[in-house]
Parts: sequence; C-alpha cells; structure tokens
Amino acid sequence: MKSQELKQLTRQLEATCSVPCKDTVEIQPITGTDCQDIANKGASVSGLYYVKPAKATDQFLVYCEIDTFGRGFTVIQRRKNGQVDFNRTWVPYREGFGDFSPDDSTEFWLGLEKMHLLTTSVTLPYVLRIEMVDWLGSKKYADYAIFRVGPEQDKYRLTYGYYFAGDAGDAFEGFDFGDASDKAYTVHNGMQFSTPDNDNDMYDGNCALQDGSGWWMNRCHAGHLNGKYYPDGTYSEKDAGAFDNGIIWVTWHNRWYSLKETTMKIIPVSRISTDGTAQTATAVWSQAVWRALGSPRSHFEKHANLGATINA
Ligand SMILES: [Ca+2]
Repeated sequence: MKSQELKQLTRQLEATCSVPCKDTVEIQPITGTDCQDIANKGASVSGLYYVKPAKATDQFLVYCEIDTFGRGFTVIQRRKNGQVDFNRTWVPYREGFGDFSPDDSTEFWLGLEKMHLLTTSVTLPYVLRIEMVDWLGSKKYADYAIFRVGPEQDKYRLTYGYYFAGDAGDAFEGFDFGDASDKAYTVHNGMQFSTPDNDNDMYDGNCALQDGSGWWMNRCHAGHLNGKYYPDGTYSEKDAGAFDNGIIWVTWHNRWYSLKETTMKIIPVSRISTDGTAQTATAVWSQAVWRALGSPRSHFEKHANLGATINA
C-alpha cells in the first residue's frame, strides 16, 4: 500500500517536473532602456521585463511597475514579508539578491551596479520614489530628484538633488535624535555604500556590521530601508543588541519602529506627474534641475512651488 502511494506520488512529481520552470515565471517580451521606455512602447502590465540601459553591456531582468497613467517605474528594492535576508556582503549588494516575481510577491535588491548603470545612462534625471507601509496599513512616500548611484570605484555613492515631494518626511536629510546620532551624522546624501565587510561610513566603528545590512551609511542613519525585518514593527534596543537596525524612516516612525513594506523605484522626472502633461512637467523640471544644481541651499521653497505646478 505504501509502495503504491509512493509510486503515485512519484508520477505526480514527474508530471510537475516535466513542465519547464521557465513557463512558471512569466517574462514579458517588450524590452527597453528602462521601465518607462518599455511603457512608452505599449507595455501596460506590471511584471518582469529585460532592460538594457545605454551604458550596460548586457540586458538584465527588472520588475516594472506600470500604472494606468502609462508610467513605468523600475523597481530597485522591495521589502514586504521578511523572507529575504538583507544581511549580506559587498558582492551580493553589488550584484543583487532576492527573488523576482511577476506578481510583486517577493523581496529583492536589484544590485548597485545595475542601479549605477540605470541612473547614469540617462540624459533626463531620475526621481527616486520611496514608498513605505507601516503595520497599520498606512502608506507614505518620499520623492528625491536627480537620484544617482556612483560607480564602484566611488563605492556606489548616493547623490540626489533634493527632496521633491512626499508625506513621509525627508529622512535622507538626517534627523536630530538629541544624542550622538545628530542630524549632521545621519545625512545620507553624498554617502558611499557600506556593507558588513566593506566599511565606507563616517563612523569610527562599522555601521553596516552593527546593523547587519548594506546601506549608504553615515554615522549611521535616519532612513534605513535594508534593515532587519521585525514582524509587528516595534522592537527595542534589547531585541536589536543596542543598535537601531530595523527598517527605519525616522521622519515618519521613530527608530524603534520597523516598517512592514518598502519599495524603492525610479522614473524619469518627466513622468513623475500623473496628469499627462509630460512636456510641461519636463520644462518645469529642467528649470528646477538647473536651479537645484545652481543653488543647493535655496531650493526647498522653490520645490514647494514646483510641486504645486506639477500636481495642479
Ligand atoms: Ca567606519
């Protein structure tokens, strides 16, 4: 009896295994330089696509989030269930890790080299949109204009022009915690990337090793989206071994609250607007980019105006 059951099970397994794995992972046929290019070519469903930025020698797979406005976001980071371990060393952070799925059900890090190729191949800069969900289901976002990831020789340095929009606050600007981790020590713009085995931070110790993650560490962070996954969100110094190592966006929730979901995704500045006035938006953005590059201190008020113009 047992033997018969086993035989039956074997037959079932054989039937399953004879279906090629590739058929179970659906890769869309349209290709392009990035997901916006793919959306421009008529792709209307989110899923897995091959992209090849101008600087890249080979195409690579990405998850494209394509919405009803025809916007194509290239997703570079996804957290949603804690199933992928983000405590990794330099090479995995460079090459990417985790799982892609056509239905956005899995976690991944696209990889710093691919982020570098994407963000430095374009003439019109990217916006980095960060979307976050907390354990009550609230959603907030933060947009950064002129987002770039430098080359490996420069340790994949993070740079952006300015915080453009959002309701989550500007954690990349740093945060005054009222202790040793003050605002100047937690700014992320201009930081090189660090991993536990490759310390490029501004701290005597090793932030990435302490926190068990790879990130654009300063001394150490105010926004930390590759942190440890804490189901339920709240955790304590005791849980974490003294360090705030969760998934943190401190201008929304404090550093002892770890977020439930995060998405980091990029889109050309001309397409961030949903109102279809891409050309107007591009013109406005071009001026804004010029102003931002010319006068880094005074752009905050200007962006408030810019946001009103684009969202109007
Ligand atoms: Ca250090």
